[in-house]
Amino acid sequence: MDIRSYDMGDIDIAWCPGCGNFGILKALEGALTEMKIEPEGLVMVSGIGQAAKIPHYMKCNTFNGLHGRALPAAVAIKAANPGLVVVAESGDGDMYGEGGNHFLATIRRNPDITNVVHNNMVYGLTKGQASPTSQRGFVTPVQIGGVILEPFNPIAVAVALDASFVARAFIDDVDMTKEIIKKALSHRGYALVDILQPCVSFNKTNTYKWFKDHTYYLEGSYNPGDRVRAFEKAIHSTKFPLGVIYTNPKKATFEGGLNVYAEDSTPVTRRERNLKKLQQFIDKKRKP
Ligand SMILES: Cc1ncc(C[n+]2csc(CCOP(=O)(O)OP(=O)(O)O)c2C)c(N)n1
Ligand code: SF4
Ligand SMILES: [Mg+2]
Repeated sequence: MDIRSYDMGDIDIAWCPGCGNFGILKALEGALTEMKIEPEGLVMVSGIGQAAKIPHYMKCNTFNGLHGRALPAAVAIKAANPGLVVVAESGDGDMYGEGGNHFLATIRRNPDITNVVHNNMVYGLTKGQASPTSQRGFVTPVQIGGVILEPFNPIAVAVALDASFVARAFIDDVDMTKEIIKKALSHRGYALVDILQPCVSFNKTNTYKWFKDHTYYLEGSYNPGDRVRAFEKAIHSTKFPLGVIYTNPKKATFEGGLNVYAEDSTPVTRRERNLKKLQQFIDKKRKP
């Protein structure tokens, strides 16, 4: 299997030249290819936005949900067919703003899915309004005096909720981003990969240079199993740490705890439908 397995051929890609989304697509496809994950066994789930277009550019199973609604669909797909590799992927606005409550609920449920977030600190698709991760003072056509709120910190929130895998990457380094995505895909349980991604058209503040000046790689001796240390790293205010920040591999998965798999591990999508039994169940419910 090679990287062309995901190739859609000669299609138009509606991202601006220089956008960090291209690097993320390359890193993701590279990770999937090196891990020999076949397109038939993969489902890419997204919401709405520039980042959320990523499944459109990959030859695999896809589900494009409403704005902010990628995660519940991804959790349901994994629960219905646990043998699939499920990746929920969207932007910072989609995942942390419109989909914010699903972000919290999904971390608590711990389904075995990978959640990739393209964090450009802006609403790119709708041309440059502030997103939850926009930095204080960021000026936009709507926030003309600059953003007055502190940015949402997805890494700190994920560690606080004991998410089972929390990582951050910067797409200037495609190879390192690929390696981090591979670790997330190998992890059993919910895995967050927040990728810092410049939007070259609508965010002239958080540029490639700005991210370079405001990031650093975690040292080799760093232990991602230490939750308190991970939280300290997450709330570091001047520079963002890159790498695997926190892991808790001991957490049980959501689908693993479902009653429906207690005695039979056959995915519910593969089971024979017992219509007679279903009718009996409906009739019983209808009885006064
Ligand atoms: C319910 C709803 N509200 C608002 C919108 C408009 N809208 C579409 S994309 C978007 C923001 C996307 O931002 P982000 O998720 O950061 O993705 P990016 O375009 O930056 O990659 C908004 C507000 C919508 N489509 N649906
Ligand atoms: S608007 Fe920004 S995020 Fe969207 S494709 Fe262009 S550079 Fe990328
Ligand atoms: Mg965005």
